[in-house]
Amino acid sequence: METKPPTPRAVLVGIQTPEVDDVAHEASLEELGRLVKTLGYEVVGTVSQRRDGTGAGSLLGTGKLAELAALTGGSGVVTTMAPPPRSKARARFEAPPGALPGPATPAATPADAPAAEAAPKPDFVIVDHELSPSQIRNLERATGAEVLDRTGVIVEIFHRHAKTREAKLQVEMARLKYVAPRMRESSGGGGRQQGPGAGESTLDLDRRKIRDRLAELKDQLEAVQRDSDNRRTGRRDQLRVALVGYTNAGKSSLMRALTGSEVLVEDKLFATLDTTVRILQPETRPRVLVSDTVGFIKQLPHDLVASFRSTLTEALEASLLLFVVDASDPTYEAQLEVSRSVLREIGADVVPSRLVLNKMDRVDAAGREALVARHPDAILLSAHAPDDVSALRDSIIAFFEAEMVEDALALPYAKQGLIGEIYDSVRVLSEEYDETGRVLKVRGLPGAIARLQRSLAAAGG
Ligand SMILES: Nc1nc2c(ncn2[C@@H]2O[C@H](COP(=O)(O)OP(=O)(O)OP(=O)(O)O)[C@@H](O)[C@H]2O)c(=O)[nH]1
Ligand SMILES: [Mg+2]
Repeated sequence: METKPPTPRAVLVGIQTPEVDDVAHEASLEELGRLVKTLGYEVVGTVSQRRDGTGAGSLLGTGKLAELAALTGGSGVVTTMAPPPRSKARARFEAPPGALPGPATPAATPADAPAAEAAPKPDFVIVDHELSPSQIRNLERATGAEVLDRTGVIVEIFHRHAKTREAKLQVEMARLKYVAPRMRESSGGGGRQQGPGAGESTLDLDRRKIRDRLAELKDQLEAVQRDSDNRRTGRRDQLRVALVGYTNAGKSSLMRALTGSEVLVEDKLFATLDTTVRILQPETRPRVLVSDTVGFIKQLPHDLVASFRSTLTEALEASLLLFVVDASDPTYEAQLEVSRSVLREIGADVVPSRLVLNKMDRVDAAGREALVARHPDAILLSAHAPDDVSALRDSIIAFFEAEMVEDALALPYAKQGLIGEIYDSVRVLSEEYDETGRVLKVRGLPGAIARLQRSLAAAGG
């Protein structure tokens, strides 16, 4: 796949504000690099700038801007006269779904050509910070490259990876909302306040198109969501555990190990964009459902958080959240905090949770000791170690056992049809027969027992 079109080349720009220390700054840039690679671009350089604030129109100081422009082959000067290389946001909006936002003019040199003389100029400048539309425009003028910010990269990854209809609709909405204001600023030949002219009316037209499309998407999404709500209602009161956490923490790896399913595992950010639900193996009675969910990342665009809300309803309705963390990552604490705050934002912070420190095979003895001291209640494991996974399974089962209660259900002969549902939702401890029917002693979640009692009472009689 990488051999046909030349791999787009990107330069990363890090902005270090005073409250960010060097380790966090480095980690953030490294993460941005991984995001950019996930997008299929090659990172060919990095420019870092210390800055008090990022309000300035040009973002970078003159020296840094010149350094960056030398890499990209731009002028290094933000002239109001020079038009930006092209209306990127508009092209993005008009691009068919899944189209690669490649370079305006594909580099003529194949990727494997001798690098010395003819190394193609980078096509993208990717800034590790949220940029205003005018900051993007100014940087594009000075560098001659297409400029994307962190949000733009994340939105683009989601756009390409979304697979189910629901995820596609949600991502298209988020993407339009991201693109719309940027399109306003970069279309119409450059200036922001050029006065009412011919450009204005195409702009209005585009805005209306976007509004209409958003309304259309909203309707479609609601229909799809009604379906999945119905599906979920069918799973209510079941024993459900959801794997949540930062992207690349190992959620899908644990999902595979716990359920024997073939969900996608990749050393990529945002490998998983859709929730999957599978049965914990070996199967228990009642059985436990495990959900794998989309990962979180810092500075997650707001509209994407909103789109997670629906995907993560699975998590919200779980009885137990397993908070998966890559404990071998030096910035795991910050990742944990990001995950917590997203879950707070969608209202899932009330669900009971256990911290799972994963990838312990990469942590040395001293590191392990420090982690145990810091998180005494955490489960330490490696998703690749079968014994660890089976211990995790025991913890999950123990959690549900502690929530369960015992009760009796009277099943009249007239309602024997409910027996299948009973066996699916609770564990039957004993059965006795009398003249009216069966009396079952059962053990299960209070909600499940209450539901069964309601249907036994309702079925007439
Ligand atoms: N060494 C080691 N690597 C692991 C472990 N668990 C997962 N990995 C690796 O970490 C990478 C990411 O794993 P995934 O399971 O895809 O992570 P995820 O949390 O589902 O990631 P997203 O779907 O992108 O949010 C893969 O390369 C895994 O093989 C572990 O316990 N030890
Ligand atoms: Mg995954």
